[in-house]
Amino acid sequence: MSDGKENELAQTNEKMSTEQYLKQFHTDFDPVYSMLTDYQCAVMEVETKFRILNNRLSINGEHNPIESIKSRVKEIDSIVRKLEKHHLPITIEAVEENLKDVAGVRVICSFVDDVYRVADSFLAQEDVTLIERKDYIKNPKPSGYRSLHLIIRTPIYTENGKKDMFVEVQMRTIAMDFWASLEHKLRYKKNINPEIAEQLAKELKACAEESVRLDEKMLEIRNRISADAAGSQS
Ligand code: 0O2
Repeated sequence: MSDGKENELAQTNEKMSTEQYLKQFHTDFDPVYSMLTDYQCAVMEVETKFRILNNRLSINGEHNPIESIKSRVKEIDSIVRKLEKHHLPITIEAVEENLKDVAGVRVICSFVDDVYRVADSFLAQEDVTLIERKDYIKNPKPSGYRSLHLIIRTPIYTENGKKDMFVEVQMRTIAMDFWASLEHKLRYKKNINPEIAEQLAKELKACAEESVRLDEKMLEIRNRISADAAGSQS
C-alpha cells in the first residue's frame, strides 16, 4: 500500500466500527489483494521447501516423512478481527508487522520423530529464520492439543524485489491432526449446551491421551520393523 493510503486508513481508525473497517478493506481492495498475494507466495515458497525435504529425506530407502501438507492464507475478516482484538490499527503495515499467522502451513507426518527430523532440516535452511518455537508435543495444551509450532521469516521474490514474510508452520502427526480437527469443531461450535461442551472436552482430553499412546506404539512398531529388516539384510 502507498504511504498515502496507509495514512488514510490509520487516520480514520478511531472513528470506524468493525463493519466499516471491513467495508473499507473490501472497497480499497487493490493493496489488500497485493498483501494477500504476498502471503500466498510465502505459503508456496514454504510448501515447496517441505516438498523438497520430503523427497530428499526419503532417499536411501527411507519412508517419506511427510504424509500431507495443508495451507491457508487467513481471510480478511479474520485478519481485521485479530487486529481489533490486539487493539492494533487496521492497516496493512500493522498486519505485516504484528500478525505472524496470516500465512499458515500445516505439515502432517506419520511419526513423531519425523516431525522433529523435518523441522530440523527446514530450520537449518539459510533463508529460514526462526522467530518463535512452541513445542506443544513436549508440553501439550490443557485441552490436550499437541503440535510443534514454528513462526518463521522467509523471503519471497516479487516484481518489486525481495520481501521478508512471516509464516506460521504447524507440524504434527496424523493422530494429532485427526484429534485437532475434531476438537476445533467443538471449539468453534456456537450455541452448544455448556454442560455437553464440558463433557465432550473431557472425552476429547481422554482421546488426546490415547493418541499419545498410539503415536508411541506406532513409532515403536516401525522401529522394530526397521531393525528386523536391517537384521535380515546382514
Ligand atoms: P484457527 O482457526 O485454527 O486459525 P494467537 O497466535 O495469538 O492466535 P497463541 O495462543 O499465541 O494465539 O497461538 P498458538 O498457541 O500458537 O495457537 C495458534 C493456533 O494453533 C490456533 O489458531 C489453532 O490453529 C492451533 N491451536 C492452538 N491451540 C489449540 C487447541 O487447543 N485446539 C485446536 N484444535 N487447535 C489449537 P487459531 O487462530 O486460534 O485458530
